Amino acid sequence: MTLQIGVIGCGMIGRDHTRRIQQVLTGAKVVALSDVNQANAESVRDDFAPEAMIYATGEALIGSTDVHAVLVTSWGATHEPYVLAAIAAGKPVFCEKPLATTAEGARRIVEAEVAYGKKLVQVGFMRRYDAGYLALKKAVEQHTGAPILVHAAHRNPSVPEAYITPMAIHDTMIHEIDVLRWLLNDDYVSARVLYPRNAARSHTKLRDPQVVILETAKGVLIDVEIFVNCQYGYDIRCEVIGEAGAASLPEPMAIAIRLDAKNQSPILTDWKDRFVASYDVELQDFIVAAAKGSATGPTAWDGYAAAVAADACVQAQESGGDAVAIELSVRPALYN
Ligand code: NAI
Ligand code: ISE
Repeated sequence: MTLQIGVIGCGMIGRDHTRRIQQVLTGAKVVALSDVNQANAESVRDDFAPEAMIYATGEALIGSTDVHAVLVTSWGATHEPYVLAAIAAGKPVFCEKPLATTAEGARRIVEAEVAYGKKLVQVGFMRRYDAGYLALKKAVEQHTGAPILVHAAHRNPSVPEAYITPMAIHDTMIHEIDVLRWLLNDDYVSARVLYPRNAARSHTKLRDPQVVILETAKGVLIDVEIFVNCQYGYDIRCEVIGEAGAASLPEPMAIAIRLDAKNQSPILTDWKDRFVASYDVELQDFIVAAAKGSATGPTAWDGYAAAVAADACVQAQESGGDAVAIELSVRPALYN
């Protein structure tokens, strides 16, 4: 059976996920598209899915009997109602990060899924599928001994003018929030934010860079540097220090060129290239599970846990360096 997918939100990542479903992955095709800006849906249809129907609203797409499973790739603030509608329709749904822009919103999704009684939601935390992070997790479990410290960095070359301070958490650091919780098999208990002086490309609504310090239930201290206008490239770093040794996320493969008395290797500039293989694997995983009417991978609970930590980090951005507590509600049995 070919899984028939509907995509809501045909911007950058909706376009890229449609391309991979149509051209790279197996077992699925895109049959429906929707976007508040219809020209974006038309452009994705014309480029990748000429047979797809365009729906005036995401709700109409979810309700269509042609659509077996849904991809939500619209702006973060619009994710919650679409995911809730997909659960109400009993359809598997892949939701790009963030699952919701508030912890309450993510909690409502968890409650709806628990009431439905079966996992239908996969959150787009693709780093869990990255070969480098998988190897790092294995090294931590097998070699470094119990983790004590983590040093991480998330650097983007540049962001649009509309990108403001809290987005460094909800839009950007949300990836570290999820992947480090998964890597350490631990939960967060507090967050603090420290700022150095502003980099020159910051503005009144964007403090950049910033350093978030997370503490976990097992007592691990994590520092994450977020620098979204770092200029030189897209650079994701992570080092775990344990009782017996330290392990680092490998650099992406790059050719070293010795030329003109220099030894140089290029650095990527785009998240699409840095995580291209992980996006492929996560969506293939979604297709396989959705074809059986279920979901796998990062759960709505993971999306909720990330949203709670993100809310605390945003609060900590305003707390003058004071720690803000992170508390999860009780985990429903569906997610054990
Ligand atoms: P974008 O701005 O390029 O595209 C978003 C699209 O959604 C636009 O075409 C917009 O018209 C449409 N849209 C907005 N509200 C809508 C609504 N209510 N219903 C239907 N369509 C609507 O944004 P981008 O970069 O594609 O991001 C989309 C989502 O994917 C965000 O949540 C973002 O955080 C996430 N994302 C995840 C990445 C990852 O690494 N996993 C990378 C980039 C984005
Ligand atoms: C973008 O939305 C992503 O998810 C990228 O992975 C991240 O690096 C970037 O900062 C976000 O804006």
